[in-house]
Amino acid sequence: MNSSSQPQLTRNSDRHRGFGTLTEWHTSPFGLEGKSAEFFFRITVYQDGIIRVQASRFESFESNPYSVVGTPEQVDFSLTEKGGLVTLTTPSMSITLDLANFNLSFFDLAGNLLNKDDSLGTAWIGTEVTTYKQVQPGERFIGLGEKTGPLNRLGYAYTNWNTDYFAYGIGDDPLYMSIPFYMGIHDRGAYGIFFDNTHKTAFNFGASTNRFVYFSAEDGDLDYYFIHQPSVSEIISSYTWLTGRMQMPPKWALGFQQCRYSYYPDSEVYTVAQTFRDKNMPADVIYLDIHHMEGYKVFTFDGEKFKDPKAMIARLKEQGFKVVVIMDPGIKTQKGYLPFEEGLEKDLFVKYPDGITYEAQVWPGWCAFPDFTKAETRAWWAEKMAFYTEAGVDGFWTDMNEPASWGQFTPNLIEFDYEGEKASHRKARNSYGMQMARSAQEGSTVQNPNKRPFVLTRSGFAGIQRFAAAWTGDNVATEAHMLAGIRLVNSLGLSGVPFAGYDVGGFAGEATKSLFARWMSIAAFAPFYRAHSMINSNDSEPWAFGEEVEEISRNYMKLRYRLLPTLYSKFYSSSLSGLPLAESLAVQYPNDPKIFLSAFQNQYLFCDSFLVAPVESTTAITKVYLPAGEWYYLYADKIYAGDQTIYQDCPLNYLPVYVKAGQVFAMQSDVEHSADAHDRILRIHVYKGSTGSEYLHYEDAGDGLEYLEGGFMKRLIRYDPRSESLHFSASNGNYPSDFSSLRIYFHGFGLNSVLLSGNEIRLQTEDYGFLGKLTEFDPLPEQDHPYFDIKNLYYLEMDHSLDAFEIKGLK
Ligand code: NBV
Repeated sequence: MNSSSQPQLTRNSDRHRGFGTLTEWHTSPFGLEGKSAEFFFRITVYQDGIIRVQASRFESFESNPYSVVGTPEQVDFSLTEKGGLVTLTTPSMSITLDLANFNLSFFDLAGNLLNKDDSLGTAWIGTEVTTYKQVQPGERFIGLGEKTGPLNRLGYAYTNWNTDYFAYGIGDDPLYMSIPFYMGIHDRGAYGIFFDNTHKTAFNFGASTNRFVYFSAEDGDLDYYFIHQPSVSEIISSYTWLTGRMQMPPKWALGFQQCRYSYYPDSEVYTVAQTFRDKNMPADVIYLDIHHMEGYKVFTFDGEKFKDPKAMIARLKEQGFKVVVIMDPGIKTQKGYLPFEEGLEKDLFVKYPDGITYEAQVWPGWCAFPDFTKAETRAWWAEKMAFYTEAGVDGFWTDMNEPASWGQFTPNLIEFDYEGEKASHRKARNSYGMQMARSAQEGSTVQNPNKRPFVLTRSGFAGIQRFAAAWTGDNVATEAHMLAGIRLVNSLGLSGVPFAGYDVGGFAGEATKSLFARWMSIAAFAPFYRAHSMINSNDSEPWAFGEEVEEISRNYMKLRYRLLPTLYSKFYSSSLSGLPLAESLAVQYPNDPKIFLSAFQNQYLFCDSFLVAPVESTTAITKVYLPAGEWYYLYADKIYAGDQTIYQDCPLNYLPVYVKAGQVFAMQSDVEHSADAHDRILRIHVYKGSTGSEYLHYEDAGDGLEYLEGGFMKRLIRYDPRSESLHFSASNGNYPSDFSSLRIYFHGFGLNSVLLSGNEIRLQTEDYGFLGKLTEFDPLPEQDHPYFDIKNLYYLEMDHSLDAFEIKGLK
């Protein structure tokens, strides 16, 4: 360390200290580095399109050991110096460094300015480091993970500090999970910034100032990755190349999941499971919340409430249910309680700096906290999880892992191992939840090496998508919360976490009948589909709100299950690309100002094909903005030109959903759960459009790891309007398809025959309903529910050939 360049700490050091003039700089194999009188910097060309910028008060730079998994690649770049500016040019962008003040500007290859530091640049106030940036004309900001507020974050500020926040308000911040990654979008292009610092950070997009936007951290280095790609989706892909991608989940995790704080005893669990089957409502998962434990002690079952958990789970499995259990980190500090004794003996708990075990109160009373930032602790926890897997548990739910404790104010001095580096709570808090989720995933794999893990987490940090699905914590049963949850999930999708959802029906409070019905309908189009509610609240299962809500819920649950072939395929694609499954319109229409308007900002594309326009349950007619292109009203095939606002009736039994023209998706017949037998007919739906699309169809065993070694079946299905054809590539992989025939539905074409291998084939026709007709419960005529079906929808039925083939004549 160069001690002469240490900052002079005087009383005045609590003032802004700019980086200052560079006194030294030189090129390195990866970029350039140098220093000013007080500070050090390093610029690394990390990958094509990704530049890492580091600045520190110290000569050696700090790195977060947890978030970035993409290793630097050798990228050719050139450097020139002219007039006090150093320009670094890479194959996809260039940056200039002002030697007078360490100000950076980022340009695309055509020389368009993408992003530029404010003249205040990078600076410190004490240990707090900040980078100030200019706002480009017309610039909007999106992302930042689990953050409330509007899609466009301009004018708002946020803090990253993982927080247990029961019944949060729809504008409140911070919540449970921190992802310091955002994107800036303006007329000249888009970029992403990932600020990889786990301390409490602030992102200010112009709240209380009109001069700049900034991001700052209480301590640690300035360490950010600047990502530039030609499109928002490629920026997200680069960000997830850096921080990793979701692993392919087991198929059952895509089904409907029923939770409750808490179902007990075992007879209640049976009743709930049986009711799904009796009522013909498809479902895959039942949760055991904290009352499954004895005195809330993790790795125990309450022997009174659950006399034989193994037998219970086996019986549920026979009905096609998986069981997910909650795991809270707090370990009761009780003599004789093995996990506590072992943790102490093996030195696995978080401690005060003097070595005394840190204790705080949670459900079990006074608890010690496993130090998940230590590999030994993660491995030990993973081993302990045998307690659950031996009983047949299939999935794990990590709650309270911010970590939460009564008082909600953890003292900062407590110490974490941090992979041997040692760190205080200030640096470790935001990483804790993610390391617990990591340990849970590891445990699932250690215990069941041949099964895919399913972990659901409340807390996390950038990269959490590698370990777990996320849900948005303790939401409230209000219309506004329902819509806010959609924005949270869409924002998580923009920030690398595709597998996300919210508590359907609202965790806290009581949902009205209509709210529950609407929430069930919208969430059928959420990546993670789970209903949950708080202790001491009314029954909240989909049959608990009367016949009408039950039928509407059933309709959308069934639609979800019929869409499983598409969902599963898109999960697979997302595991490779990192792209969202519920995709804010800002991804594909970033320069359309209308999509950011408060009336339309909740709209999103689900699985590429479905434009979902969420609306309160109390609204009977709503405005929907259809972006450029053409759109089909899902239920009736009515075609609308895009780039316009339409008025849409939205009775409770029909959520506004549109299919993008030119899209292709796949469906199956009704099933009771994801592994239930269907009729083996794969239904492909093609929508006429002026631009076509490619749908990657994917199948495998639904669980297990054979898919990593060829145990899959995949093929591209390409609709090309120019050649009026639908092309099926030869299928790939050695999983025999689950389907023996194909039924191809042609929407919007107006044809009654097609050409298959040169032969003209007459199509068949049926009246097709995406949803079932509701029973008329009330004899009064004005109570009528509308019913839509698509009259005379043409389709072709054929064997499921796995060879390449083409259907022509799609006029
Ligand atoms: O374990 C109980 C709940 C759980 O149901 C909920 O989903 C979590 O977000 N948990 C929080 C603890 C306390 C809630 C008041």
